[in-house]
Amino acid sequence: RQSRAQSVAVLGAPFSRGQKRGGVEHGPKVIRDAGLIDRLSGLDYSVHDFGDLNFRHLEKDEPYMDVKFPRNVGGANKMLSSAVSRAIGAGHTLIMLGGDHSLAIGSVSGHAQQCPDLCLIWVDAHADVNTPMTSPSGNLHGQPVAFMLKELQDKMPDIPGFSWTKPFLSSRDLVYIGLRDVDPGEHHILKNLGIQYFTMRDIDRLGIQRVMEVTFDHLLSRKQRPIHLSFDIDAFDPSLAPATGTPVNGGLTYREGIYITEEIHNTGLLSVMDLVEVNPVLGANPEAVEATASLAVDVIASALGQTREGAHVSIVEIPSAK
Ligand code: HAR
Ligand code: MN
Ligand code: MN
Ligand code: MN
Repeated sequence: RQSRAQSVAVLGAPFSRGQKRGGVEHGPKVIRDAGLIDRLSGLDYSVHDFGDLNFRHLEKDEPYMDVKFPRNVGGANKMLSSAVSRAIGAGHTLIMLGGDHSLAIGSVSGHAQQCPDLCLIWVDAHADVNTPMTSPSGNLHGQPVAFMLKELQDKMPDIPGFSWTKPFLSSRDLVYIGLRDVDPGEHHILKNLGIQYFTMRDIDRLGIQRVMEVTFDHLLSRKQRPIHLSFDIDAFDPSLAPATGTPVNGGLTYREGIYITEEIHNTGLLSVMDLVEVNPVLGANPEAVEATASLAVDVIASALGQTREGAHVSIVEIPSAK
């Protein structure tokens, strides 16, 4: 276990143009309202809340091929990318609160500017690796990984809004966990590029402990390097995380999700974590929204070292009774 980072920065990205449903731009607010900052301050970090980015809305943004809101998504991610790069350059561990998952384009690319050797763990029901040509929806939150992968460079058209970024990640530096809704084009890409992935079926077969062991063996056995964790709340079962745009039955249990983040914390290598796709407008009632937001706080706190076993950082000896 490496030494713990001294400071954690929290950055909100209230953005929803990577998909069609309104409400996911309120994710940062409901996750903060669920007590995120207090929970992180209770761990031994200095917490810097950077507030929310202020994205400019572009009125004129025609689809490109079938891709929706390309200039809005491209512009927001450009802004996010520089903010993430600055925070990492200043020495913080960063928590990025979405917003929809198209934001990973900016988050991971900004991280990679500072840490070119990073590896990426993508926890999600979906693979989010459609190209504009394979996407069944045209929604960019189903495509962020395709913008990152060097191996897909010649499959990606020049999309308006994205001239600032180019692919920076090798397919061997990526592991998926939790998949259970993969489109045909995505399945072809996963197989063709030999990407390491664990579906819910693999978790059923191997158990989450073995899945994490193989994940770290795949990513870290040659060298220790910074981890980017991109956590889509829809990886969890919809019974636990109902307030999200594209829920899929048969997801992670609470214990599997927390085990993933505990193990990532234990590497000492977590550098950036995205927590995305919490949509308070889609909860059936206030309880459903609170449950989803509070789960988001739990999984972030766990990634930053909150343990189920407890800890005694500030207790040196048991107080004497006499
Ligand atoms: N695969 C589908 C598409 O490309 C849906 C994926 C989007 N859903 C998400 N992303 N929440 O993880 O449109
Ligand atoms: Mn600081
Ligand atoms: Mn996703
Ligand atoms: Mn998803």
